[in-house]
Amino acid sequence: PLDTPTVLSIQSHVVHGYVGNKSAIFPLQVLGFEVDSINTVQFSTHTGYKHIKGNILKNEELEELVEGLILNEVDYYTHFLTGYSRSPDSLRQIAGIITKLKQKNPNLIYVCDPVMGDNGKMYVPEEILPVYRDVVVPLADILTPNQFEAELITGVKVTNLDDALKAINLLHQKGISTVVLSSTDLGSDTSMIGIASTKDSCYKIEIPKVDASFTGTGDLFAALFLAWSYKTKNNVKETLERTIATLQSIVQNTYEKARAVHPTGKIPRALIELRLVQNKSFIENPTIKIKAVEI
Ligand code: PLP
Ligand code: PXL
Repeated sequence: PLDTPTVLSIQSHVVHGYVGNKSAIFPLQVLGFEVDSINTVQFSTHTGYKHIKGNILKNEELEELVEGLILNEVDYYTHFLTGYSRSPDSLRQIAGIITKLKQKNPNLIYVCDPVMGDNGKMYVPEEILPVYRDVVVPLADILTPNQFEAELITGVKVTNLDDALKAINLLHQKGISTVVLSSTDLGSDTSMIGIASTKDSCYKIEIPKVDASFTGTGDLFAALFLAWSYKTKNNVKETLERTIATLQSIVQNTYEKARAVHPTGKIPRALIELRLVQNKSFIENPTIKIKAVEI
């Protein structure tokens, strides 16, 4: 075992902006993690932009990169992090990789963000769902779906807090020790609710809405949650509070700066890229303004 927690993060790379590995690596490094990263795609920007250019890593190429880590005996990881994937085959491969990494470290923590959609709409192919549900999700130690993704995986429609707890308990029954609903519409007009649950305790937190659509916030959430789970020794209340504190600082600062340039109307995508670098101090030292409440 090493003195520094070490993550293997398999996610997207974008040349410009912050989604996938670009929104996970810097915060993890700032919080003291070694991060080994494999890029599942290399695109100019995230796919919300008008022109999508770049390459997708082939399954054989992913296999080869992992083989190299194993052959060189640098495949000891404390954490494994995955996010957005569009191919059922590459997800099945992820399941195989976890099995291999666990041979080297049986205590490996797998943090799975089962990215499938938001607000009732899937933005990955439908064939992804059974692979997450039946193959990948059961391997997760920490799962970070949003409300819609939790509904897809469990088949429970979430319209109130009891439904959310029912979905969470079904996920615990699949063997997942920490289940986090990164966002739900169970708040007020001006807020979302986040929920984090272990077998011992469950907390909710109110997340103020910001009037813009960010990309990469889910990826940042998963990375921050991973980091603080480790640093607080699985204190789920503190982890949730710190994660949301940093996320809110970054999102609000990004919004304010964008609004200063673009005072009215819908903010252009390029102005709303997460300002991670500029908010490094809020990653290192989250200012907790909103407390999590036990439920
Ligand atoms: N956007 C904001 C402003 C958030 O605070 C959060 C989570 O707390 C999210 C997005 C994450 O939601 P999702 O997982 O649906 O991207
Ligand atoms: O944040 C998810 C994400 C990851 N990777 C790529 C994306 C997006 C969201 O748009 O485009 C390439």
